[in-house]
This record gives sequence, structure tokens and C-alpha cells, in this order.
Amino acid sequence: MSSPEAVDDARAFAELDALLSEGLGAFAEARDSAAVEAARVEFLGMKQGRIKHAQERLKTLEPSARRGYGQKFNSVKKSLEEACEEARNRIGRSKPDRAVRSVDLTLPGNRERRLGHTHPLTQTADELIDLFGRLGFEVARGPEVEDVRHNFEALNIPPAHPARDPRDNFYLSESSMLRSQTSTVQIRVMEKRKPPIRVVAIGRVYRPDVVDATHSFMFHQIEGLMVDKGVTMADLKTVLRLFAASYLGTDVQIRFRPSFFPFTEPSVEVDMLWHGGDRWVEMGGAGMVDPNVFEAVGYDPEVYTGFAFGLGVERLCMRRHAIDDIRLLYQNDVRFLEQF
Ligand code: FA5
Repeated sequence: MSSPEAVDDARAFAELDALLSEGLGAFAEARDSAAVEAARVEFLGMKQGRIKHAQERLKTLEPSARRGYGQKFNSVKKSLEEACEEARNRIGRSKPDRAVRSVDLTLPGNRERRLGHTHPLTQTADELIDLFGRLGFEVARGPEVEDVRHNFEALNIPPAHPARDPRDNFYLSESSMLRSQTSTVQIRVMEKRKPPIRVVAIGRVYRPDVVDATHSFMFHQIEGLMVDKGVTMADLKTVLRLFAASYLGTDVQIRFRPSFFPFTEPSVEVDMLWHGGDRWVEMGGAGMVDPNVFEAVGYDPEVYTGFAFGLGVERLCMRRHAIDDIRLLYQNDVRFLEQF
């Protein structure tokens, strides 16, 4: 028969075995650092942990059993510490998973998006439409692929006229072409409507001009047309001066130079001088609608008079923003475009 003390000692050894197997199990099962820490406190905690309890148990054992118990205790403690370390490493290695889990994908992103904006030419076009709108002009449109009747004949430019030279126009066939001026829209509007008329048309026109700092083979014009009883050249000058003052500033000066266009009589070139500059810039042509044009669209030139003008949109845009080369407007270099 074993003595009560021996039975107690054997139980102490068995408790060490249980401590080891349960501790190893807890560390092996831990799936995150909180679980590892909880296992560490339960098994290895030096205040309340089960290892502390097992250490204190030593003092209650028979002296003959203490040596063996001490050795086993040290080995159990070492194994549990290793298991704890191992569990910590294992969770540490899987950090990327945890990082992914800790990102809340439903939160708004904090990366700034770069916003684009309209092209300076589009901005200019919008502003011109707005300014002329305030002067009572509505917007009219016409096709870029035109027939020669609207581009030339109805505008009093007969077949033998040098302006119809194939070297100066983009013909698509004998009778159709890329329009060379927005004056075509004057005809299209007058064909459909009766006076009073007050319209602006803005859009692309095409000419095989040599490309340089002020010329392009494709550019934009804004065309204005006002027809009514008693419209005079004074109205033309007033409208253009009001427009120029609003668009370029009140210190803009405007000058009419005698010129010739087949569809206006008299005809002028419109120059502008701006901000105390010293060079007059030609912005476009203008004049009083030629009676032949009125006849071509069925208006009575004895009853109605009118003025028309056609301005280069690129030149207006360049003047406004001090751009010195028209080609910059078409190269689509974002570093350039971002400035407007
Ligand atoms: C005309 O095109 C006439 N249709 C204007 C007009 C309308 C006169 C109504 C009378 C009544 P012009 O060819 O001068 O005119 O061109 C008008 C403007 O377009 C020029 O002053 C200039 O600002 C611009 N322009 C002409 N050619 C080019 C080009 N190759 N590149 C850029 N802008 C140009």
C-alpha cells in the first residue's frame, strides 16, 4: 500500500502532465494574438497562472520527490514557453491576412482624383455664345460637310471666283467640300426663316493654309448675322464693340479697315488692340449683307438690311490668354492645358 504522501506526490506529477498537454493544446489552437495572450496568462502567468501553482506545489512534496518534480516542472515550463513563442511566430507570419481583414473596403478612398476640365477653345466658344446671347443673339448650326451652293454661290461667289480655287479649299467632290467659313450658316438660317434675325454660329472650318504660329488647316469661326428693317453699320460697330469690351476688357480698342468680301458691301476687317498693346490684331471680317445674298435667299433687299461678321475663335482665345502659338491649342499637352 502506498502512503498518503506518495499518492499526493503522484497526483502532483499527473497535474504537471495535464498542465503540459492542456497548455500545448491551447497554444496550438490559438488563432490570433489575443488567444495566445489568454493562453499565456492562463498557463504561464507568474501571478495566477497554472505554472505558478505547479511551482508552489513543489514545497508540499516529500523531499525525496522534489528533485524529480523540479526537473519535470522545468521541462514542462520550457515546453510551454516554446509553444507560446511558436504560436506568436505563427500568427506574426500570417500578418498580411490580418492586414487585409483589418482594411474596411467600404470606407471612402483617400486618393485624390485629378479632375479634367474643358479645353480652352471650348471655354472660349462657351463664353462667346454666352456674351452674344446677352446681346440677343441665339445659336444657329450648320454642317461641316457643305455643298458649294452654301459655301460659295449663295454667298455671291461665282464659279470663276479665285476663292473657289481647289488649292484653297478641301473639296470632297465637284459639289461638296469641307466648309471654308461659317458664313454658310447665314444662308442656311435665312433660307429657313424670315427677319428679324439675330444669330451666331460657331464651329470648325477647313482651309489648306500653311500651318504656322497663327494659322491652322482647321480652325474655328464665330459668325454673326443680324437682319431687320433699318439695320446699319453703326449697329455692327456697336455690337462688336460691346462684345470686345466684355470679352477682352473695357480698355480694348476696335478698328474697321476697308476690305472686300463678295457677300458684304461695304466690307471691313475688324482689328482689336488690347491692354495698351502696340499691335492691332485682325480678328475677322464683317460688313453689310450684300443685296445679292438677300436675293439668293428670297429676302427683299429694298425692305431689309443686315450686317454679318466672322471672327477667328483661336485668335480670340489666344489674345485673351496671351498664347503665342496656335499649334499649342491642338497638341493636347496636359501641362499646357492645365493652365486654363
Ligand atoms: C472670312 O472667313 C469671312 N467669312 C468673314 C466674314 C463673315 C466677313 C461675315 C464678312 C461677313 P477671313 O478669311 O478673313 O474671313 O477669316 C476670318 C478670320 O478667321 C480671320 O480674321 C482669322 O481670325 C481667322 N482665320 C483665317 N484663316 C485662319 C487660319 N488658317 N488659322 C486660324 N485662323 C484663321
